[in-house]
Amino acid sequence: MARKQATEAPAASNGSSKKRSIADSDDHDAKRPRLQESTDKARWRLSSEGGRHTWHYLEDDEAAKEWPQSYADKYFLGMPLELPELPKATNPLDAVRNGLTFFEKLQLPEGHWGCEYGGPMFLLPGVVIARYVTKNPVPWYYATEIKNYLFARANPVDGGWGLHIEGESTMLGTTLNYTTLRLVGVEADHPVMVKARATMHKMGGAICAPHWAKFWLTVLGVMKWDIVNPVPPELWLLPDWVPIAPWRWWIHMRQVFLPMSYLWSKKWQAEETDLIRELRKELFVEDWNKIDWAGNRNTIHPNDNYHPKTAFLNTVNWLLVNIWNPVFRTKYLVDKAEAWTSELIDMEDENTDYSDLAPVNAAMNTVCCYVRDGPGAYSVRRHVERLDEVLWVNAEGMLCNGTNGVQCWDTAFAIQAIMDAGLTEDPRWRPMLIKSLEFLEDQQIRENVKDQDKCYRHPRKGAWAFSNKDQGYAVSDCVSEALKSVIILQKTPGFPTLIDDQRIFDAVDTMLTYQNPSGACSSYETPRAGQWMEVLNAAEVFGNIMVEYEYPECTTAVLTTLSLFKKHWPNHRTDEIDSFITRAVKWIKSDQKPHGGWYGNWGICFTYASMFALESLASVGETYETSKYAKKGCDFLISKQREDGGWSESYKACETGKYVEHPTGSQVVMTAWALIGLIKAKYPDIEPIKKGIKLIMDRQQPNGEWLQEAIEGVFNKSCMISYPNYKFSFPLKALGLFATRYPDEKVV
Ligand code: LAN
Repeated sequence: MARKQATEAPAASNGSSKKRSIADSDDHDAKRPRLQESTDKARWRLSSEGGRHTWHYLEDDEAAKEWPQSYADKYFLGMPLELPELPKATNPLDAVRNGLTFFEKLQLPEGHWGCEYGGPMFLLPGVVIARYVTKNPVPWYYATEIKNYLFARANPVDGGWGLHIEGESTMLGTTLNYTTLRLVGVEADHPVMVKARATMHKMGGAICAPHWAKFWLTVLGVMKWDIVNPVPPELWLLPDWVPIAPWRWWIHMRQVFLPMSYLWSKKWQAEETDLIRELRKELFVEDWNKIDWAGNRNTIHPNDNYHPKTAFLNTVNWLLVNIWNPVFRTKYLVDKAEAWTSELIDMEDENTDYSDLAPVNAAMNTVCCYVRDGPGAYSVRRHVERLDEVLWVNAEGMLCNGTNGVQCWDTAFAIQAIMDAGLTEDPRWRPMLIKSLEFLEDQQIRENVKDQDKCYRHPRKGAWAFSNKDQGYAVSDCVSEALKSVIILQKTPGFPTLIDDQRIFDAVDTMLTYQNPSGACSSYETPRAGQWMEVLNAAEVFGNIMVEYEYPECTTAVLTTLSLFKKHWPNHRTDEIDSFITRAVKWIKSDQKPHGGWYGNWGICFTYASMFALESLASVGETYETSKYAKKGCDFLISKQREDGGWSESYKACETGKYVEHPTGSQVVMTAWALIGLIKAKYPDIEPIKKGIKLIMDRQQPNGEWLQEAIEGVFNKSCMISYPNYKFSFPLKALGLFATRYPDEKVV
């Protein structure tokens, strides 16, 4: 299904799936997309080339006929699949088989699984604003579906938008998504806009928006730079030994700070258009010409103020604005700082072929390249092209994914679910598994990045990224889960060895770089500074963003994969692996909360992390009967089981640090997480486990699927993100573990 990319020269649009030509007109308001009620869902196709996902709208009938819609396309678009009913599962293993029969249909031809990866409501605005200010208007079919998605996701009561799809309205969500709708062509007098505007005004207007919204609206020319708290690129000139030097920050923070600081330093703003002038009237309560920009730098609505700025940061900002900028910020310093940030931006772009770490910095880097290299530059064209890879179409419309996909991560879990059900040797699933293995083989990262130390990157040779190797950022648990799956398959009779020992050792060597002195693992790097750095957290809307933290999820993934590796290769770095495992288990124990659960950082919340922690303990033989930690963890989970046998935790738990029930009741994914923890820990009473398994089986649809329920994932404590494939991989895993552990047990 490969579709040619218009990289070298902008291809002329032939009305089919090919990329549109890149507009470069001064009059870009006139080129605002023609909005339609809706697109024809039957014309959308997802293409995947080397794990790069792009959605194509086939306006041409011939092209549509030549490239038929797949099951996966239809499923993602919410179209009927018309699949036959499967024989009703009467035991957990049959339920696994039915689930796999359905899930197999969603496997993409390259062997991996895709899905929408939405939730955060601040990503799409970045992409749309970046395209607008660089004069690359979105085509009408994107515009139409962006409008439909945002309309569908407006808060049903007040018409605003939140930080994420389940959250209450915030100024970040409302100002940015309102602006996005205007940029894609929705008129200000549309009832949805009137309602959103009323809420925005009631909340104080755009001057109450947090830093990131103020930044984007200023780049767009709707605000003035004086309202944006300082983002000085000079920080990048600090010597590496300085404790607050940006290379020590969590990678997402520093990669966002980087282009932000470049644009802040340039005080760059988009060319003024009629639409921008209109937005200046619409977004504010006050008369735009009379706004005290500098006086409102710190004005923020309470709904956005999850992490209020510290008194220390407010003082630093005051000093920067009133003393540093006017007195010490010389031209020499500015030029030097801009040159170095520009070079770091280039390194990030080159290392990822312009995909960049995530959509936030991808959109910002696009604008930086436009400012620096000019409209027709390759850097801008390639960025705009790659930005398409974060856009996704679902039943509601078009959204922006949190990353350029979930390819490697979800593929690893799919394989493990089949393994846990004892079905890897069943020829029925071999074609699906072989394709998955081939995909993981193709996606292994073979080299460290060029000039790794200069751009402060962590080693990545032998690793896997969360999404694909183009993005190419190794994450401790993504390497581990992928490697675990590769080992499982390659050690199963009948499977080829696509990844030789040396490449497996490369992965292990990289994994071993991830342990912190405490014994725990973090995400992309080992921590380069302490939690005290949060005093500089300027984003307001997120918690724990400034540095790497220690995660039971990541620690478990590395630890359990090393244990598996050791069984097959007992002589490779044996002492280091043994010591890694001992120290990791010790840390897992130390991270247990007094109630017995573990706090989850990437999934909601105690249920997610407790599953991992119990798995860690079980991997070294510590189970309910033998370990007080495992017992306490199980007792915690059991205490949260609901009457119907399920578990149901709300995202509020991530925000508050306390277990909170989800108002919609038991969730299939969470029930599976709890059951996996209990089964791994050999919880002695089978009755509660059976009750949970029955709930999962009862929720399975006649065609083998499970339906989407509440949101599953989280980052930075406050922002939720969807993992739609979890409703397949984890119920399958729970059912499979149950079936292999209790083969004779009847559930229904
Ligand atoms: C992700 C997605 C995957 C996730 C797991 C692998 C599940 C986790 O175990 C480790 C951390 C990681 C890789 C992760 C980190 C933060 C990400 C990239 C995200 C949650 C997806 C989106 C998010 C990113 C930070 C969004 C952009 C927002 C900013 C604050 C810059």
